[in-house]
Amino acid sequence: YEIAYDPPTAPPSPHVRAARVLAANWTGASTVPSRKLYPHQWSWDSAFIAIGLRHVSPARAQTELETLLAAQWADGRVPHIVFNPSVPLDAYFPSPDFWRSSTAGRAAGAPRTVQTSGIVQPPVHALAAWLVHRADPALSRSRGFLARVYPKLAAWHRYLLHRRDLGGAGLVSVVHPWEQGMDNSPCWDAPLARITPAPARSFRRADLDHGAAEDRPTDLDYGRYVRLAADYRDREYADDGGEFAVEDPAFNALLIASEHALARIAEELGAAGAARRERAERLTAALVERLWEPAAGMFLCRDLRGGGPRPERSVSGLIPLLLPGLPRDVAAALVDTLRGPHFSLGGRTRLVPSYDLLGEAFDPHRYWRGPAWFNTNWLLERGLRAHGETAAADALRTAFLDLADATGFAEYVDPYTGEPCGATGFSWTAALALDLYH
Ligand code: 9WN
Repeated sequence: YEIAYDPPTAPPSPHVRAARVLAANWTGASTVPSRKLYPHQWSWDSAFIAIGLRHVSPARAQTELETLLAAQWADGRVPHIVFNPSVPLDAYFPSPDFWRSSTAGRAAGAPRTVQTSGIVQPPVHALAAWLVHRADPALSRSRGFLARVYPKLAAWHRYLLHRRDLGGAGLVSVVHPWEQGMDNSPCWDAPLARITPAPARSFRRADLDHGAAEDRPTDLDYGRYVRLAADYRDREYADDGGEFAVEDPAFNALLIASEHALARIAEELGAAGAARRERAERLTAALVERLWEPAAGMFLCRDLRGGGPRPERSVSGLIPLLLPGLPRDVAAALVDTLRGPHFSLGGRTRLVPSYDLLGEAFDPHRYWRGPAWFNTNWLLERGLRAHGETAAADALRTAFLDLADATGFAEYVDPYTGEPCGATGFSWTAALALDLYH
């Protein structure tokens, strides 16, 4: 006879739903940001993913970072994409045959065994490695995790500090909008306007197969992205001589946070961390000196080719709040700006937008021109907490968790309505939700 016993199952908790997103996007050695839109491994995504994954599987979180670092170039750069060879070439543009890392990247020491892009993304990795270690120090020690990643992370920072100090003031420059990670931010409009776009017929955008055109960058943006990337490739990925060079607050702040993490990693390994800590402090001073704009109450980008600071207010200019070593008055002004009319924390928005609510270019749906993103909100939540703004951090955390789960872990959301945009089941949204649940 049949046993008619079907135990009632509780609906999965938000924590379980987030963990399932990461399980579904795991490919065996790393996690894709999104199965359809981004079917390879991305650099800063993997760092955020590892930060969340450490709560579910510290071993997988370690592997995530190790897989990325295995694709590091001999000159120290960590590529922004590591391509999965089993994914068809036309699934994502630009594909490996565009970047040609194993030939065009030979002089810069691209790996032979794996295909990668030739640009970079924000250096969140040492911070991620330290947090992953802390989640299970015994496992980390038994696998020699930090001992293996430390020299690679040190070489990565060396590359940025030596090859990318294009302005000569100690700060790192990005040479492509994709490097900074906020692809079509209005901050790039002026520096990009000087770039002759590649003809639209010379490439095919795969992103429009999966994303709504009105939520994505325009064809004109893409023409310029393609031109800049092709020129960089044709220079064999040499860092001088490009037409686009920008010092960005978030990129540099993340490097500083990672340099502090590297100091702790060095000490954990029995080496000295003091020199790294001093360097992080020097970089913080350079960041304030070069990019702080008291009249705006926030940091601004500096366009090295077009002569100076850009006036656009991007969330990037608030992310240095992450740094505990920020001068007190600067941190206080950043918190005021977050609460003020341009970003409206705790006011009219549900999450902090990627761009100035009052800016002419603001668009609540178009990618990095207004929508709220979960990684930047996570960074701001950490920053508020680090500066003792506990109530604001708690409120932001609650809003983050509510929206992440309610939208099926969307890639980004309308900052006013919370309406999901872009992909759902997006890895860093799920990962950073997991981190905030803990
Ligand atoms: C180009 C993967 C990446 C993120 C970026 C985000 C988007 C790629 C794209 O997706 O960029 O690198 O094709 O639009 O802007 O921050 O790392 O999630």
